[in-house]
Formats: sequence, structure tokens, C-alpha cells
Amino acid sequence: MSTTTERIAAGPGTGRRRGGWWAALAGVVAAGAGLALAELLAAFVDPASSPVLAAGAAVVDAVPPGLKDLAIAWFGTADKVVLLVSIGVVLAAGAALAGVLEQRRPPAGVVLLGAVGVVAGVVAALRPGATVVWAVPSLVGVGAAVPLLRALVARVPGATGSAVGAVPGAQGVARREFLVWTGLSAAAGLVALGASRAVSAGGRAVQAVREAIRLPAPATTAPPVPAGAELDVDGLATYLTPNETFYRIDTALRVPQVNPEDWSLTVTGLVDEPFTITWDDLLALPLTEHHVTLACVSNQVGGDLIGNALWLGYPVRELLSRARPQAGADMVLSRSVDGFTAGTPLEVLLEDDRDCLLAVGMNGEPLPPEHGFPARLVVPGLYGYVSATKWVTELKVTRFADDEAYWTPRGWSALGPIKLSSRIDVPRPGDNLAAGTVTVAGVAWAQHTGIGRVEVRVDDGDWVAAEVADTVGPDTWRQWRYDWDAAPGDHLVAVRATDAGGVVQTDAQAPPAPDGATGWHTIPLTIM
Ligand SMILES: Nc1nc2c(c(=O)[nH]1)N[C@H]1C(S)=C(S)[C@@H](COP(=O)(O)O)O[C@H]1N2
Ligand SMILES: [Mo]
Repeated sequence: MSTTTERIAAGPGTGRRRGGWWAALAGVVAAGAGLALAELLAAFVDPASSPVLAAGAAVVDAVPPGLKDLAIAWFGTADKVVLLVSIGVVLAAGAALAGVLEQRRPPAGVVLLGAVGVVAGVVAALRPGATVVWAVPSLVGVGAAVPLLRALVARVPGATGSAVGAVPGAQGVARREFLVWTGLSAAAGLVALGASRAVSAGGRAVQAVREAIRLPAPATTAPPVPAGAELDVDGLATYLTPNETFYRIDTALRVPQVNPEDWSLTVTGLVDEPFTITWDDLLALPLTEHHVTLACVSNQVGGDLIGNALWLGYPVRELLSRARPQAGADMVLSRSVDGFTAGTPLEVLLEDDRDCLLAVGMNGEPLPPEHGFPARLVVPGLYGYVSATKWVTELKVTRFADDEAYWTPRGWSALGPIKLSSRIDVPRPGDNLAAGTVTVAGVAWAQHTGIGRVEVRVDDGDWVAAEVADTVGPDTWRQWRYDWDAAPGDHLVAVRATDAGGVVQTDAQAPPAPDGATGWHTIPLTIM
């Protein structure tokens, strides 16, 4: 055991210190090779059984609602990348620590590595939809990493207690042997990683199936989008949002790859006639087309977690009627392959004049994988977290008193009707604007009720009516514009909407949690 004086004496650049860096490198390489092996096995077991993805998913599920909002506010849709990179940094630091510990206080490094591996295995096996087999990639990975760590640390050059390095004059040989071992281990890890990529070609197979799909023509077509729905203002959100730029929000770190051939939807729970339909059954049914503006409850005032698309699908109402819900039921818990659930009021789904769809198409093509391929729910008027389950495989008719959806115990309201809102898209704060006519434009939405009026206010002036564009119906947003005669100076421009029922958008400011943000979108503009 080293004494304090010895440790102080061993300053920067000494053998001991260098041994520490080598040991850290040994830790990173051993853990990395083990992880790569785990990834390779996970590609066979289930991609979501990968220790990194399983741990990441567990972190996502455990994150308190306030933090989720912050993550979305700071990183937007990049929050997942940020999470995965953070996990990588923590893992690398932990692995380096394990290397150093194993060198200085054996078997502390092995114990640390082993414990992390076992915990990862347990976490993976406890994921929704997981089986005990999901623990295998983590356990085998750590099973390989532990002896590798011992072997590499034993070859750390120049370290006290190191078998080879202790012999004076043998430093060069020792270093070479260590580097050969670490190099080979790292190479093996990279090969395993490459192989895991090749094996998870399952994702590409689903992609190919998706591209080959020709969706049937709708039995009930949507009304054509009127020419007057598009005001053609530069920088204004288009009436229809292209799939490529449609916002994406979900808890999935890796987009679930669901092959329609293996997919089915089961209607179950408090029903007289539970049943299951396959992909072919679904496509053989008369499908309906409908434009719906989807919105996320996490959207801030003025935010962009909202988009409008043409959906193609089968009315959920028909599916439910066929199953014949029992008296007392008041909720449908829809479940995704990835374990996510949403709780939707049964009566909303049964309404005759509300086109709630089990959707298979989005803007004329099969759902993109990240938007729920092969099937998802779309409910006009409700936030996505209580209605829009992607990769949906089960509709369980139940009661709010008996079942809770994913976000409910995480601080979000069980009920989530979309709040009347409006947004300014142009100009942007900071734009160079000259005095004279400045076009202010944006969108306003009150799904399923419809927008009646949009007004703009500059500074402390009066509210003045904006021009409101056409729409296909009440379930989508509407564009609006106002040609403002702008005078030089600093100004605050605000917008507010009134719904088709005469309700005026509130100026009371509320944050997204627990049931949606409110307040008037107000932006500062400087006119030169
Ligand atoms: N399986 C699954 N479906 C989900 C979610 C999820 O996390 N997992 N998030 C919901 C939320 S919060 C929203 S706002 C919408 C977003 O749908 P989009 O990503 O297609 O825009 O999907 C909903 N469906
Ligand atoms: Mo959402």
C-alpha cells in the first residue's frame, strides 16, 4: 500500500502517474469491448435490450416532468442525442475509473464494472415488453469485460504491482505488450460493433417493406385544401406540414422498427367482443382521410411542437363499436410496442362527428417510422400525450379509476384537450425591418372547435383584426396575416385568437405542465 508521501512524491510525468492513465485506458477499452459485444447480442435479442438503450430509456422514464420540459426547451428534438452522448461520457468516465481502481485497489475496478453490468442487465429485463433474455447482452458483455479488464490492467506498464512493468529495463517491452493487448481488444470491439450494425439490418428490412406499400384509396376522401388556406408569406408555417419537418416527440431512444407483417391491433378490456386485426385486415377496411393538426402539450407559447397533416386511417369509433364497450367504461388505454400508453376518454373516441383515426397514412404515404409506422392514433382536439399513440398495438377499454397512462403519474393531467392558441411566425425578433408596411403572420388553432377570429395588438394599441385564411374544417390550424403600418422604434407585437364559439384566448400565462401552456405570444420588434 502506498503512503501519502509516496503519492505526493509521484508527481506529473512519473511512472506511477503514467500508469494511472494507462489503467484508465485499459478500463475504457475493456468496458468498450464488452459494450460492443453486448450491442452485437442485443441486435439478435432485441435492439432495445442494448445496455445503453435500456439504461437511456429508464432515464427517460424516470425524468421528472419539469426536467423533461427543460430538456425539450434547451435541446428541442436533439434531447435524445444529448442524453445518449451524456450516457457515453458517464460510461467512459466510469470505465476509466474502473481501470484506475483495478490497478490501485484490486478488485475494486472489477467490482465496479461487474455491478454496472449486472444493474444494466436488470434494468433491461425490467423494460416494458422485455423478457429475462433482455438481460443476456449486458451480462455476457460484462462477463467478457471483467477478465479483459484484469488482463489489461496486469499489463499496464510502469505501474507498481504490475507483473511485467516492475522489472526495470523492461519498460519498452511492457509498453509494447500493453499496447498490443489494448489494440487487439479495441479492434475486437470495433468488429463486434460493425457486426451489430450489420445484424440490425432488421430496421432496413422494415424500411424496404414500408417503401413497397401502396396504401388503398380512401373510401371517404378529405375535402380538397382550398387555395385560400395558404397565404404564401415567407417564413410562415405552410398549411400542411411536410413529413420531413413534422415535429417528433416520443420517449423512444431508438425508433421502433415494426414490420406490418408481424403487427396486429387488439381491442380488449371492458368489451363484450374482444378481437385482433392484422395489417391486411386493416387495409381491407374502408379508410377515411382527414386533416388534423397535431399538437404537443409540452409546446411553449410561440413554440413549434405542432404540425398539420392529412391522415388516412380507419375510424376508431368503428373498431370500438365492433368490440362493444361495456357500461362503466370511460377510457381507452392505447399501448405502443415500446410500452408507452395514452389514456383517451372513451366518449371522445365514440363521437360520431369526430374523426378519430387508427392512421396508416400521413400526407399521402405510409406513416414515417418516427411517426408510428405501421399504425398510430390521431384524435382531433386532444394533445398527443393523451391520444396519439404511435406504433400502437392495443386498445384497452377501461376506466380512469382503474388505469393510468404513461404521463399521468409523471405530473401531467389525465385529460388533455388542446388549448386555444395562436403564434406569430413572421417577422422574427431581431429581423431588420424598415418603417412602412410590415407583414405580420402566423397560425392559430382550436382543434375541433375551429378558429373564428385572430387579432393583433402593437404596444398598448387596440386589438385589430387580422386576415384569417381558409381551412378545410375546424380540426386544423388556420394561417393569419396583418399588414402593419410600422413606425420607427421598439415595439411589442402580440396575437390572440378567438374560437368559433366566441371564446377569447386567455392572456393568463401558464407553463406546459400539467395540461398545456397559455398566454399571448408577444414578440419584440425594432423598426429602423
Ligand atoms: N409510442 C409513443 N407514442 C407517442 C408518444 C410516445 O412517447 N410514444 N408521444 C406522444 C406525444 S407526447 C405526442 S405530442 C405525439 C407526437 O407525435 P409526432 O411525433 O408524430 O409528432 O405522439 C404521441 N405518441
Ligand atoms: Mo406531446
